[in-house]
Amino acid sequence: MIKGEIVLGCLAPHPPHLVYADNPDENEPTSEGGWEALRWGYARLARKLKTIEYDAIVILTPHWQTYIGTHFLGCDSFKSLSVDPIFPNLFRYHYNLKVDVELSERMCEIAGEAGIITKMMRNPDFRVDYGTITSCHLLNPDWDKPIVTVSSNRNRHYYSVEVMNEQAQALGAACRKAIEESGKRVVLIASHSLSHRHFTTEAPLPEDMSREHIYNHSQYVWDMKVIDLMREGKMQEFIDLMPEFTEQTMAETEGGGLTWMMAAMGMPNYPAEIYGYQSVIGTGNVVACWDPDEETREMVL
Ligand code: 2X7
Ligand code: FE2
Repeated sequence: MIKGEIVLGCLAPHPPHLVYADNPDENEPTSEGGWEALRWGYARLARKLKTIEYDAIVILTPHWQTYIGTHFLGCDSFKSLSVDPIFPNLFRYHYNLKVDVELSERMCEIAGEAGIITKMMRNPDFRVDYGTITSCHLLNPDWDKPIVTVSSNRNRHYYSVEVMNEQAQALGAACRKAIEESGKRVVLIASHSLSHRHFTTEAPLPEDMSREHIYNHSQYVWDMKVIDLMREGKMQEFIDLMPEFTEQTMAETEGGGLTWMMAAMGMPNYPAEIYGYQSVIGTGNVVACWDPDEETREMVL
């Protein structure tokens, strides 16, 4: 049997603002646009994805939070209306997605064998979180590939960022093993922002770009520091800095997405492709990807 592989890893932030700004048919609210640096970057990465052959997307999102173990989507499909709890004015998205249950079950089993507490989500009425929907919509608006969502265990809150970082690496190694055994070609997504202090009030017109800026300068400096590490292919150094970065900027890396993805990809030491950086309601967001194939890896920005 052919060994499966991870064909791309994407860091894909999920502010619902980006879907709102795009005006897709699936989302009820409509807008006059906004956050183009991120949306145009996403559109370029989505075009690259179309040129890659793959069987499934596996995404880890910090908005499916589980307190006992790590959970995996476990029904063939999920269909519902996803309403963002904080921004119902921006995001009321009708989704209908397919799941690669076979791959999901294998990741769940192998993670379990490695000593990680796991569970399959078998409730067909479960409402898929907006992190999954936003990142998947922006990377693959055709929704023509099955997905697997992996939950974010809250060990950062029970314990520390250090514990999260260790656990997410163990989970990444288990997911990689399952992918290799499956024979499938898989795209990974870490769905989250970088720095994550945000304003607590919204502009009267949310897409008024004259009001958008990073929350403070130190958040910006940290974001640039870690983006430089991505460009330089120093992901081990970034993962080692994760506790400091995450605590000082309240970063959404706390959910484990990037650590998990980097561990699954063997801690890349080659440059990431950078597609765009912009703030959304004060948070710092980068669209980036790691392409293991030297032939197709590009210098984007
Ligand atoms: O979940 C989010 C986010 N990560 C960043 C910005 C705004 C809203 O929601
Ligand atoms: Fe978020």
